[in-house]
Amino acid sequence: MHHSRFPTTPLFLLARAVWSIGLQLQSDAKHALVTVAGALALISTLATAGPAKERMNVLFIISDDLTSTALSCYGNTVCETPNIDALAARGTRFTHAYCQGTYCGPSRASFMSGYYPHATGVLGYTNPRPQIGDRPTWSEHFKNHDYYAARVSKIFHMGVPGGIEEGGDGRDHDGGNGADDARSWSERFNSPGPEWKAAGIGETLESNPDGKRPVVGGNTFVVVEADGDDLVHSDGKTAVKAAELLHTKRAEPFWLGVGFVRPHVPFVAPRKYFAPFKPFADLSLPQRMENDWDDIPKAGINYKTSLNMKMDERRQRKAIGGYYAAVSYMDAQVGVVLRALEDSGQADNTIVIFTSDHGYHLGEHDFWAKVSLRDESSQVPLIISVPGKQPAVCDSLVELLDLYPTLASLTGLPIPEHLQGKDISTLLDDPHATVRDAAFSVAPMRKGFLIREQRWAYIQYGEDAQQGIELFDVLQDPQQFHNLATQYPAEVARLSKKLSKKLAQVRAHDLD
Ligand SMILES: [Ca+2]
Repeated sequence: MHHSRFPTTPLFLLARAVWSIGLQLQSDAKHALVTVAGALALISTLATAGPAKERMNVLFIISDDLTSTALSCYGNTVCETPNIDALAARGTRFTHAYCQGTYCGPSRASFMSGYYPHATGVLGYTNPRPQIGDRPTWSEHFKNHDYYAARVSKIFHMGVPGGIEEGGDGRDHDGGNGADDARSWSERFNSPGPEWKAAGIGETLESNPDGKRPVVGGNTFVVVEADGDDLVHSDGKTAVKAAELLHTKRAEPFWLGVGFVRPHVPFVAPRKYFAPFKPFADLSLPQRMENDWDDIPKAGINYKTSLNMKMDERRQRKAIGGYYAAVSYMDAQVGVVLRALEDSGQADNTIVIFTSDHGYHLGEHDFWAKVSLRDESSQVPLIISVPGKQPAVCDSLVELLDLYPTLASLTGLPIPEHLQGKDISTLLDDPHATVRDAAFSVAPMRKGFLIREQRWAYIQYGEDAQQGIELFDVLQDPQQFHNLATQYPAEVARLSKKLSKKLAQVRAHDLD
């Protein structure tokens, strides 16, 4: 299947003419060039507060490794997140939003490029540019339509803590320990921080049963109760930079990506954020079931477990407390950004999105962290707040891949034909509408695929299910304790076929 980069329908051309003030589209439709005359026209348009200023801004706030189960607006009664809750109270909060890849690299490459991981083949930690060629990423599409498009810190994959402690560069895959894409941005800013090296009281919880392992970096469960204030750390600096941009970027519409790195490990936050969760011994562990793993395939046992991390219950409770402290700290930084948006006078003209790149296990089934395709890991918090729209809670299945076409729609930009997500903007007017009968997510590390319907979660390991199948009735068994794959062969057959069809659709793309 092949699509030209720019559709040529009359409606599209009209829309493009309206929105591309000052842009001249070459007849071969390869590049849009700003002409001198166009640039002057644009400046004149801005100076007279013309149409360009009436376009809504996009403020995209993304936390790293955040499970919705840790947020008070999603029902957590221990970890309070007043700033995210306040956004939820005035926006649409999605209860069934799913990521397309259950760890940073594939998830971020997917929602930024508009393609599923198995379309671009970006299943690891690279940016999708070599695969997408000249097709614009989400922020680049806005940049191409005269938006100022910037990121502060992590939007595409960036190594945490590696990329952050090294200066937060993240510009190249290996050298900067990131997978950024220069063309996606008008400007980009990094937020270095000490991460696990922060001064304070640190403990390595993972693979440290005798307590002799020092505090370490890498993808390791480490808790640091840090000295000093919010600005010592990456997310504090990110919030301040974002606030500065919100105050200074007024002339042109903006697409501003604000990437917080907490609660990704290490669980480091200023000491005050730990206070509500002490003593850690009083924190509850999730409900567990004897022999829980006996009815699932080996591939379904997550890559990090209480067992292989050698975490006893003291360490498990401290891991939860450290995670919550990191969430509380991140939430406070969300507050800094949202207050700056209010103070800048631009809140009435700015769409705000809050989400995460994937979820996280906090000990359910004795699983920890990401990668798993269970709800705790594949479902994400998602709040979209559009000025003038009624607050709502929406239970429809949606995907992070839907953000790019939805935000193009909400701001009146054309929706590039090649995008594999759906425009879900109707849900912001009618939260009871349905745009998908299933969400699709993958865990390439486990060759895992998830088809998530309202009743069934179908997880298959291997394209021919060589590594096994899980089927959960999430209405009867929301905690996903009982694998029903052998009891419901007809459902397994239907969902297996649905998965094959979905993968074929994902691969029927316009990429080379
Ligand atoms: Ca992540």
